[in-house]
Amino acid sequence: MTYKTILTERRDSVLLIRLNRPEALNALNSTVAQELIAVTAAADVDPAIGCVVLTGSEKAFAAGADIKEMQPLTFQDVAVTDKFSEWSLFTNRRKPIIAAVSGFALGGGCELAMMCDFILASDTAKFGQPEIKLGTIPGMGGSQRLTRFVGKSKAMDMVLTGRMMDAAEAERCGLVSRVFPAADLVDEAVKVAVVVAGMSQPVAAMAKEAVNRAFETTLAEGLLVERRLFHSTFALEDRSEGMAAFVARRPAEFKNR
Ligand code: CO8
Repeated sequence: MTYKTILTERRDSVLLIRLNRPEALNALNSTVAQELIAVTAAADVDPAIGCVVLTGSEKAFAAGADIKEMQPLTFQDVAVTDKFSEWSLFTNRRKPIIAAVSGFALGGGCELAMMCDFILASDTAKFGQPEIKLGTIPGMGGSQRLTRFVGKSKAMDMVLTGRMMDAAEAERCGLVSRVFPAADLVDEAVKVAVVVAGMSQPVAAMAKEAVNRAFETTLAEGLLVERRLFHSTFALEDRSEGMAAFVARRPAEFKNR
């Protein structure tokens, strides 16, 4: 399938998706949303893909929702269509998705990175929720996910001032998991994704589901969900193989079943 706003590339068992609207610093218009939703839906059902990496350019992961597309919209336009609700399709994907962020990740760009399962950043990355400067507020999860990532004080600081944080600050406060030199980011992200893709796919999906429940529910409920998912892994051949391989001191060969 050919896309207008993204480029895709297979590297081993990893699907690398690059946002590709250089003229708009990868601003997220409705075509980008449709294409990201479609390409990740296809990846979810492709057994040859074990993990997805989502990246942008060196200058911009994404500079936000497309302001030029949004500018003429009225309250009726955004409310009647429940604008941006379609992103829940992206966040419901079963396959792990890693964001590899270089340059600007602002507004919807920061929110898209946070919709992924974890964020790897380059030392040039800049994160921000500058919507307040446009007379609006985050609309794709920024006020909720950023607060869960970095806590109330820093999230409030970011959302109320619209300032950017650099990669070092983002790593310090837990928004990103690791930082790499900009020139190495994509290769390093793919290496991380290859590690993830080498795990049992159904087990990786359960691990993702378990961690994500921590953002949705109480500790007691989350612990119950985790335990039930843990029990479920005992129905898989891959769980038998993983433990048998450990005991036999050999690498595990997962069959994704
Ligand atoms: N949307 C559309 N076009 C953009 C965007 C954007 N978010 N960001 C940059 N561009 C375009 C510029 O207009 C410019 O195009 P042109 O040359 O045709 O004028 C081109 O990209 C290059 O940008 P700059 O010349 O501005 O590049 P600089 O290097 O000078 O500056 C910045 C880079 C600092 C990133 C600057 O472009 C900028 O501030 N961009 C906007 C960042 C922003 O405010 N993002 C938040 C957008 S709102 C949002 O994401 C969620 C809103 C939720 C609303 C909910 C409604 C229901």
